[in-house]
Parts: sequence; structure tokens; C-alpha cells
Amino acid sequence: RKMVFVTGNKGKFGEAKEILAAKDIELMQNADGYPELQEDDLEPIAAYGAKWAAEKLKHPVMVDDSGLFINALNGFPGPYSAFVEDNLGNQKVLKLMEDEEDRTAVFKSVIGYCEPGGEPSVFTGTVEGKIAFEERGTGGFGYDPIFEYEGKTFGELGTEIKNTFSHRRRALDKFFEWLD
Ligand code: ITT
Ligand code: NA
Repeated sequence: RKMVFVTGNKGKFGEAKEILAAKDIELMQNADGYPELQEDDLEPIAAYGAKWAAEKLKHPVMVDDSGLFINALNGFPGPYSAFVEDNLGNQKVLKLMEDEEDRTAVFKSVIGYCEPGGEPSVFTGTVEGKIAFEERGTGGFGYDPIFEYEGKTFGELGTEIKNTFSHRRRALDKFFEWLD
């Protein structure tokens, strides 16, 4: 089975490609993008994006809207995760967290899937972790060097281990089960 993943993010695409290859799905990247709604939750953003892209490409598509929700910051950056990563970066996030004792955070990935003429479906995966005090590890992408899972950052764990239990893996597992 073949699937088109509409994303401009190489890190996301690489992870999803690996995860879906194990399920005999060949993933192709389309980097044309889609309009991202301004919402507090990721689900409507993924649903709208998948529907929009399916109609535009006239092909079944999946998208992945993800974000890092930091409890001490009331869920920030959440739906603004891409903007914050691109314009502020991990160091500024760490700065915001400097005096915070509550380091808990949730990484969330929402896969949106849609076929032309159809309604979108969404599949959510989450993983709970902690915000580190400094960037550690060279694996992964984006927030991986500051997101700790059981003492190691995703950057230290590397993509292969991350892929066994990440937010993205959990969302893709739900998606795959539904496809079946
Ligand atoms: P799209 O083209 O797919 O929208 P994007 O990078 O703009 O790519 P999002 O809008 O979903 O993606 O923004 C999510 C942000 O969180 C973005 O900065 C990602 O790099 C980052 N991110 C998402 N998943 C991540 C992961 O597994 N590890 C680290 N950072 C992640
Ligand atoms: Na985006």
C-alpha cells in the first residue's frame, strides 16, 4: 500500500516512513503544505489540513500536526510549537523554564487522514516526559534534545528507540489499526 504524507518536516517524514515500512506501507512526501487553522487543539488543525490536501491533490493523504505541551507554561507552546521552534528555539524555551520546578510535559502527535470526497479521520498519540535543564543528545530533531523520557532525552535515545514508543508511533499505530 502507498500513502502520501503532506509535510515539510524531514524529521517527521523520516520517522513515519520507518514506522510504516514495518507495516508494508510505502510513504511518499509531499512538501506543498496546507493552511493551518489557529486552534487550541491539534485535532481540528490536522482534520482540516488532511481534507484540504486530499481535495487539492485528488489523492488520499495523511498529515501530522504535533506539539509540545509544557504543564508549567499552561500548555505552551502547544499549537504554536513550530513557530516557537523556528523563531525562539530550544534555548529560549529552557530559559522560560529556568525557575520552574514542575518539568512535566506532553508531546502530542495528531495524524489526519482523508480521501478525496470523504471526511477526515484523526488519530492522537501522546507521550509524557519532562523538560530537561539543558539540551542533550544529537539524535532526532526539533524539541528532541530537551524532551526527557525516563532520564534520557529523545536526542540521546535516538530515532530508533524513540520510534518504539513516541507520540508519533502511538498515533500511527492507531491509524494503521483503523486502516486495517
Ligand atoms: P508540517 O509541514 O508537517 O506542518 P512543521 O514542522 O511545521 O511541519 P508542526 O506544525 O506540527 O510541524 O509543528 C510541530 C513543531 O514541533 C515543529 O517545530 C516540529 O519540529 C516539532 N516537533 C514535532 N514532532 C517532534 C518530535 O517528535 N520531536 C521533536 N520535535 C518535534
Ligand atoms: Na506546520
